[in-house]
Amino acid sequence: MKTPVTVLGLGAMGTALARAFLAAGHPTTVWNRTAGRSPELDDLGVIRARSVVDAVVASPLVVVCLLDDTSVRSTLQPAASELSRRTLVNLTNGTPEQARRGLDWAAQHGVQYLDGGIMAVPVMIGGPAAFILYSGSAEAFEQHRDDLAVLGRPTYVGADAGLAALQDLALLSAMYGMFGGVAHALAMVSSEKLSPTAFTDDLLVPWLTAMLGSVTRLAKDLEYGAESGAAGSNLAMQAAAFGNFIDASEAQGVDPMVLRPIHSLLDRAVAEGHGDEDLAVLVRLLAKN
Ligand code: FVH
Repeated sequence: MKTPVTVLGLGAMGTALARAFLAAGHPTTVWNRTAGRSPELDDLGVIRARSVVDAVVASPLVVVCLLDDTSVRSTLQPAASELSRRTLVNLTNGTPEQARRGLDWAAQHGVQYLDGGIMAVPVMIGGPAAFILYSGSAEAFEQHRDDLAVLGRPTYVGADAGLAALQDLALLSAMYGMFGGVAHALAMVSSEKLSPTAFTDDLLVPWLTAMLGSVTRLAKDLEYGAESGAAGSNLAMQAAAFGNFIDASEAQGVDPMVLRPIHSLLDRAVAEGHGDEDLAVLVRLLAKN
C-alpha cells in the first residue's frame, strides 16, 4: 500500500500534485477553501475532506500548496494539534524567513517539516523535467523521498528550512530576467513587423542556448577567480554598446525599462574601475547592497 497523502489546496498546482499522487496509486485526500474545485479528480478516485482537520487526519504526509504564506498559516493553525507527529511539506512559494518560521511553528506543534520550491509548472508535474527543492527535516525527507518522487525529482538542499526557498527564488529570478529580456527582444522585432516565431526559432533560442555556457563560466569566475584573457568581453566595451540598445529601443518606439537597470549597473562597474573585468563583477556589486 502506498503512503496515504493529503493535498491542501486545489489551485492549478495543487490539482497537478493531487493528480500525480493519484496516478502513482497513493490514496489521496484533498481539501480546498472553495469546495468542489477540480471535479476531474473525482473520476480518479480522490477523497474530498469536508474540513482541513479531516484532511490532515487522513494521512501521515500532508502537502500544502496555497497562494502564499498568509493563506498557509491561516489554513493550518486550526489543525495544528492534528498535524502533530505527521510530516508537513509546504510547497507554497515563500521567502527563506517564512520557511524558517514555518519550521519553528511546526517544531512547536511536534510536526516534521519540509519546505519546498517547485521547479516546474503544473503540466510538468510527474514528468522528467520537474524537480523540487526541499529543506528542513532530513529525517522526513528520507522517510518520504519515494512518495515525493512522483511529483518530480526530489532534491534535498539542507536542514536550514530557508535554503529551498532561497534557491527557488534565485532560480525564478534568473528565469524572470530571461523572460524580461525576451519580452524586450520580441517587442523590438515586432516593431518592424518581423515574424516573432521565425525570430524565436531561427535566432533567439539558438542564441540563448549558446549563451548558457557563459552562465557556467560566470559562476566559475566568481568561485575561483577569472581566468586571465579568457573572456574577450570586458565591461567597458559592454557598457559602451549598451547605449545603442537604449537608443535603438526608443527609436523603434519600444520602452527600454527592462534594460535600464542593467545599463546602470554596467556604467557603475566601469565608474568604479572594473571596465577591464568581466560579468562576475556585477554579482559582487549586487551582493554588496
Ligand atoms: N502554477 C505555477 O506555475 C507555479 C509553479 C511553481 C509553484 N507555484 C506556487 O504554487 C502555489 C500555488 O500556485 P497555484 O498555481 O496553484 O495558484 P492558484 O491556481 O492561484 O491557486 C491558489 C490556491 O490557493 C488557495 N487560496 C488562496 N487564498 C487562500 C486563503 N486565504 N485561504 C485558503 N486557501 C487560499 C486557492 O483556493 P480557492 O481560491 O480555490 O478557494 C487555491 O487553492 C503558489 O505559491 C505559487 O507561487 C505555482
